[in-house]
Amino acid sequence: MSDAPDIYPPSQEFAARAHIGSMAEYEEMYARSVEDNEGFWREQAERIDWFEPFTTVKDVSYASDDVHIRWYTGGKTNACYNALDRHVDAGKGDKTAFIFEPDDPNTQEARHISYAEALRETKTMACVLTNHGVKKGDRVTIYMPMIPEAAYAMLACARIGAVFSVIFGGFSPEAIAGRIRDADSDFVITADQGRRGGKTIALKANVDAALQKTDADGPTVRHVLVVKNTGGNIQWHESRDVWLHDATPEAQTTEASGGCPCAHMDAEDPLFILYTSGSTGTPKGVVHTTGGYCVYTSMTHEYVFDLHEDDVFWCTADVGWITGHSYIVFGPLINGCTQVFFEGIPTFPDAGRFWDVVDKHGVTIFYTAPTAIRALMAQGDALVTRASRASLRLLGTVGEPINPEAWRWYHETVGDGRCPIVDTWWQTETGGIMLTPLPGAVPQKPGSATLPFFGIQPQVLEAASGEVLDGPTEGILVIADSWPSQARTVYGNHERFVNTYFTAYEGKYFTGDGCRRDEDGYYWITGRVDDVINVSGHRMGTAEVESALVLHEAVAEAAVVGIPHDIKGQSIYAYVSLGEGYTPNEDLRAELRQHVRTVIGPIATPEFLQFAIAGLPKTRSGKIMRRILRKIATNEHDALGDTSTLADAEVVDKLITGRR
Ligand code: 6R9
Repeated sequence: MSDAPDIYPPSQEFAARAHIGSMAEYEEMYARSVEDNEGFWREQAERIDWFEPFTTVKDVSYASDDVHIRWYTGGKTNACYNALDRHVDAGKGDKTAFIFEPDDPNTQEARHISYAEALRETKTMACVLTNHGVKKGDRVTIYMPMIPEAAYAMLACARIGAVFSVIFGGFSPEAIAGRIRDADSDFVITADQGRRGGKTIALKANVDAALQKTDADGPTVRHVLVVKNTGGNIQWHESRDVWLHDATPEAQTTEASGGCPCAHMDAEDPLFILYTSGSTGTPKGVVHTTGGYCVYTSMTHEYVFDLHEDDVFWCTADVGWITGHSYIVFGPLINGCTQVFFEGIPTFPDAGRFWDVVDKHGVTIFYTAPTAIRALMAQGDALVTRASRASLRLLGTVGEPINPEAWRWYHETVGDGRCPIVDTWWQTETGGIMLTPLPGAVPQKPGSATLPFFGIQPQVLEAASGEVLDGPTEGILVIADSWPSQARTVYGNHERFVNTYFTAYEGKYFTGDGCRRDEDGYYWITGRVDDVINVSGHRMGTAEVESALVLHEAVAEAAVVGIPHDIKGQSIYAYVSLGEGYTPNEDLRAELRQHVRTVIGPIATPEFLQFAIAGLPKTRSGKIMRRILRKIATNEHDALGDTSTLADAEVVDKLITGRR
């Protein structure tokens, strides 16, 4: 595609209807958002309903000895109220909130769920929670398949002021137990089983196994609320487990007598905790609060996706990730939009599923991950072109850099050259989209997340000195000032929050990403600069995988690196040295890979596992030299770089000969 353009301006047709329809309009509004930051965010706060007005717009310090981030202090609101009640109160109860598209289209029916029905179900669940003693501020763990009850569970918690912690349904019992302990959570919401790609997922059994672990130090979880989904066989613990359908009649009585109204939450009351991987230690429980999160997710959802009343939005993420929190549950519902809620996977019954569903439900805006695009691109165009896709008008991506080839395929083949693409860069910690083209205004370049959203002040720093670089350049991406949906802390460990994000470069939010800025001021994310691997858009800390490996009795030491992968973006390459008495063989290799799967979950499974017979390459001071391990893994032995600090050069030769 050598004659393919490098830049794709919005079509006149798209721009004419867009909320922000020209570069001049974007630039003017952006300038205002930075120059009068507080005034700008004061106005934007009006997009949600407040029970009581706030007194201060912004109270933020990034100084490493006093990091605090507060927005809209004094204001009282409720995220569930904004997502559901207010639409029903305004007479929009009949509008479809969710079009539930089930895993298997041949045996299950799609279902339209109105705002009124979503509110009813959410209220019921909220009353079940209060009837079982859940109170404002309590932490509720949610481990659910992609069924609407997952959203109701999050909204029910928000309604009564409980802090929810959603754990992706692909995580293992070990991972669930760790998160339950860390959040000190005594209530779990799950389903009997989930469905994905024609297979069943043993959710309740995983919760049971997790609770065996947490119970080992004395029981902590009082109740497990179970949604009947597949009707499959599960074990039942009489005193602990509660079926949602059994608890519903009592909850409806509670509700009829005025129970479970929306709690008046302070703007800065926590809304949820979401665990995410970092370069060191166990996953961090990132805390998001109420007011600013609602304002920012709904605003970005409206502008970035150029949302109109008649749109059918579809974000293919799972609610277990931040993308699902912000762009399935809160942003879209606060905006009162209709969206597809998808239980399945892109390749079942076949790799044309996405496009079939687009036609089936008339999807206008489609938001997915580069890894999915690459996987489907590899299956050929026929599966795309058998669907008309005529309803589509805007496409989006998130989760990792998109390679220009995949971008162009998405644009030409999926979007028939008609739909702008919003490549949105953001993070669990940012709560909402930070860098993105506004589709009616900003010309797109394949592979670039382009320009900052309103109120966002990115900077590129020289890595070593921290000097702010101007003009076209490359370095570390930081954000110079706060925005309303920024994470406020790490649950139970503010010091870790400060150390992770605010000490690398004093006075700036450190993103962990590297980036390039071109002559038009466009940002190009180059990937993580820390020890975080991005596998299919999912963040994995190398340290996490290493700790899982060394839990195995045969493993003495482990080092993990990310290597490029055509479809997944990156995959995991693990080096393992064995303890006394263990010999490397294929069975052990398979066992160790399976072991990581069991400890963390399938997404953490090493693609390659190499036995480091002579040990791992270390500096004289004992640090593992990952830089060298990365080069060996990618077969670049000629470019190992400076090896003078190696304690034992022979180790490297042995690794090169033993490469997988
Ligand atoms: C929303 C989400 C965050 C990390 C981030 C970066 C990578 C996300 C990207 C992107 C290039 C994009 N990332 N979007 N890289 N272009 N459009 O994915 O959150 O799971 O916390 O991951 O993902 O490296 O730092 P999260």
